[in-house]
Amino acid sequence: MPGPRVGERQQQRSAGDDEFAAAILDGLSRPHKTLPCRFFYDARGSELFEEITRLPEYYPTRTEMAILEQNAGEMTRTIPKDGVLVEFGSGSSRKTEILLRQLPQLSTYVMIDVSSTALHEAKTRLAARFPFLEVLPIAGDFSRPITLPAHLAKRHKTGFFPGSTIGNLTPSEAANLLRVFQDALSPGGRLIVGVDLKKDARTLVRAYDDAAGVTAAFNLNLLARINRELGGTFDLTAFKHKAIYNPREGRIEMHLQSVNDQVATVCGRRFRFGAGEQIHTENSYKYTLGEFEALARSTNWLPQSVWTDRDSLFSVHELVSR
Ligand code: SAH
Ligand code: AVI
Repeated sequence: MPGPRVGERQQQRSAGDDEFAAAILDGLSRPHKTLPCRFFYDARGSELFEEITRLPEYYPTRTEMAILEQNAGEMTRTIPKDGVLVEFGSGSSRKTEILLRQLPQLSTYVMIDVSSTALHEAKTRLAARFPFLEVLPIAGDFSRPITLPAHLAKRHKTGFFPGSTIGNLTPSEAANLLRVFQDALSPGGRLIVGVDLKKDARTLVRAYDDAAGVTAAFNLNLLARINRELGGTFDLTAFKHKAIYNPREGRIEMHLQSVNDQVATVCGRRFRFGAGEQIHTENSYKYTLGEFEALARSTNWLPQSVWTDRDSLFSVHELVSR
């Protein structure tokens, strides 16, 4: 049965808990074990992600921030006076502030994220900095059909999806997501989306396997979360963080590798891990400009503008509804 639409009031806690347990048990039962990356972002995971964004090796955040700083005026030029900005996977909303500074006319900012702690912190900060802005947090999965509050139905909506979070989906999932966003932003929506670019494998691997071990802690926190919330018995010292670049798929893959033969229990079920066996925890797809534009065109979006940095590390695309 499909889950509830995002934005509809529901028994958020228990529904979320059941969904977490079901997804983890399903992923660990597969011949190639896998865990969905959206579960990285509990309170500790969101904190670790913020630390990642400040690492010297993790170029995407500072590069995208610089692109936004330089081009925010142009990016926001078509947002009307009573316009609405809808952000998907808003996290700390730090990048959003760059756009909001150009948008004194904006009436409403809708922030959608699975992490309620991230939403709460960002809402408190934005309410103080932008006192005339209506800030509406929605806790939920942005890949589900999205119901925005009824009073926004007729307003012009601009979607904002920075961070290359779209890269955490396979290209076919990403195309579906772009369709979900188009429905949520219709009629006549517009989307500003950040997309990480293909580059040499060494730079990519360093960004996902940093010297200070913060990305390793982020990856391992998924097992710690399973222990905390699902009564798991994972020994965190018996799994190693691995990041590899898969050139055929054009993606960074993160894995957790079992260092020895072991058994872990989750929700009372036992799972065996052989020495060297991996749990696939995340993909981060990298695109060329042309590849991403083709993906957008394969849905109903039309690429309108694109901004990049001097070294072509990262890109920000403007898509408009056909
Ligand atoms: N937009 C911010 C944060 C990116 S990190 C930036 O660019 O820095 C990815 C964010 O997306 C996290 O805050 C995470 O909680 C959220 N997220 C990941 N998968 C999600 C999903 N399926 N639905 C809603 N939020 C999701
Ligand atoms: C949120 N997302 C785009 C990040 C990325 O780069 O794929 C998540 C991340 N995983 C490891 N480091 C950062």
